[in-house]
Amino acid sequence: GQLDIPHPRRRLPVLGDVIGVNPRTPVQDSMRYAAELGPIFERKVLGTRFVLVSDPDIVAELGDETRFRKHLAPAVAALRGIAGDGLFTAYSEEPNWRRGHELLMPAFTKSAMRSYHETMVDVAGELTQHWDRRLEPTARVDVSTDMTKLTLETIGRAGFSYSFDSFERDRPHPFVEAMVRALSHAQLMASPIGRLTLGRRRSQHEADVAYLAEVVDEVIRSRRDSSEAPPEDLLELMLRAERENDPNRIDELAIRHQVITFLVAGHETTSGALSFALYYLSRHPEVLAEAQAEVDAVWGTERDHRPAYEQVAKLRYVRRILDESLRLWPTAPAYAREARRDTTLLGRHRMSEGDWMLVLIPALHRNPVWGPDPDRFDPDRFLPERVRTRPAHVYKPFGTGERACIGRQFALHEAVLVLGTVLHRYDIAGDPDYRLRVQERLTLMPTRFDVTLTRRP
Ligand code: MNH
Repeated sequence: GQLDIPHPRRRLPVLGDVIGVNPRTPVQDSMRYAAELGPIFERKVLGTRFVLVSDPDIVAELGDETRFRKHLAPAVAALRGIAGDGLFTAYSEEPNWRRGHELLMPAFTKSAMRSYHETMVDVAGELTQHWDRRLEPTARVDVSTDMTKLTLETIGRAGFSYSFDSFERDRPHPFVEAMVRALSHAQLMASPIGRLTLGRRRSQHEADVAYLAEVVDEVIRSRRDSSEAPPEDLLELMLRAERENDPNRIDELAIRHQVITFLVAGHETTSGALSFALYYLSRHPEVLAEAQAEVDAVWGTERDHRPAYEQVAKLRYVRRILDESLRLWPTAPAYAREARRDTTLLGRHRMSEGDWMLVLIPALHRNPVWGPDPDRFDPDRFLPERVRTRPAHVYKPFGTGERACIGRQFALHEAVLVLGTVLHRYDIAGDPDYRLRVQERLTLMPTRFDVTLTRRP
């Protein structure tokens, strides 16, 4: 027989499941449904139906590449107007997906991370200078705004040898503002109710899309105009393939789609991950103290120490803090999988070719397999012996299979380095009255979250 897929109790005729939900918070609404309805449920609004899963056995099956592949969820498909067949928004059978993947993969191996390290340390240094200038002798900083400056600057320079001058600006770079609006727009486009609210915003959206394309053109133009020897970066990999007639070369438009893809995917989720980690550190003084002790032990107590490449992966506890933050708030919170052909899920649930489901990652990460208190922040869940003995397919912050995150090592090296740098230099304290507010714009981001910094002796 078929799986019995529950749905919200209060379902209205025609409209469907609209009571108590908001097109601006689809993930947090779905997390509440998952807590109530269990690890597989359905949401229906007007004619649109979503099936959301957070059961490790189902997630394991959906990860079987012979039977399933990436599906472009409506919110991801809504980004095609911006990112076209770039890696993130490409259909798996589109030729440019494999070409782009083959072309850019060498830039994301573990050993390639060594070449980004010095740039990452430079940018982390600009963050601490920016903060040091504000100390008198404490400083209050808006965490997500500054983490976004840092991660945009890092991908700009490491990926494209292009600086957004993020730390020389009072306001975020207009690229960030246009991107956030464009991502929010895509999220609303994916919801039948959200779409109703978009009418007035059309012209703003068109202006944002045009502006994002302009930034990409400027990044590419500044390279083509440069008389210097080309730096080894993502853009050079694509331009060289073009020059040398590489079988995986992609055309001008496809290069632009990759540039916008990496500028967005390469900073927004890492910024959120760093922001959530700093939120939890500000709430857990004992975790903060242990992390600071680790950084001091590995990097020494000279506060201006410039960490070597090898000194980043040695911050095992800092890494666990990040892993645990990404468990509770995986900043790319869902991925979709579709059946390549008719198949049966869990041996009894028929799916036709093209049928798809969304993996709701925050709910998977809070599934009962995580123990009696899955909402509690505890980095020790990621101690090696506990990782070894826990069930498989319960932790998927970077997705699955051949369409999993290409930037995983990049994000982890950057985030551990930056957390280490911040904890090494400052004590951080959150406002005890702050209650976590998570903004959704396809990705997740804490908002209006400040910390107070003090230099450590
Ligand atoms: Mn990333 C795909 C999460 C950092 C570039 N990323 C994905 C997917 C998830 C994800 C989940 C799979 C989505 C899907 O199946 O539809 N990514 C993250 C998280 C972080 C992150 C949680 C940081 C933390 N990602 C980065 C960074 C880069 C990057 C940094 C680039 C430098 N990610 C990508 C690209 C894809 C992707 C490109 C699409 C890969 C493909 O489909 O071939």
